[in-house]
Amino acid sequence: MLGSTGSCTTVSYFLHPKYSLFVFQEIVDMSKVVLEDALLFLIDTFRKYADTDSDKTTLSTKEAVRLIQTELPIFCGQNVTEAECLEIIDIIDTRKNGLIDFSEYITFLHYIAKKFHQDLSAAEKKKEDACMASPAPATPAEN
Ligand SMILES: [Ca+2]
Repeated sequence: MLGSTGSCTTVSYFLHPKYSLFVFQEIVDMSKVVLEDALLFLIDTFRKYADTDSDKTTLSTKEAVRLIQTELPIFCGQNVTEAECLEIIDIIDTRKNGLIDFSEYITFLHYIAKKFHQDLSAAEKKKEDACMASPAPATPAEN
């Protein structure tokens, strides 16, 4: 429950720039929850790839290509080319400034998660429909 736990206070401090690096590591160390781990991993992944040039608050085109090719092989293709990455980046880069900020990165991940969820749901529905359409196996009494 947000607002009444110690973790909420920690997150508030996390958002304060003065404490961000210190508290970020503290949160990573404290996290025992899978969803929180996943969120922290999303943040950490952005930071890891954004921090390879002079601007660690955004992904340059080169950094974004590397992130897509390395971290998203299932969603974007095992052998996704640089040209294909640039097409993806052009879509992600809604501000059209050649840089992917954290909001654009999260929006991109939201799109990928939503698409994957839809594909899983469609596959489950197709499987259920196939089960309903197939005749029930005959019982020994019916033979
Ligand atoms: Ca950068």
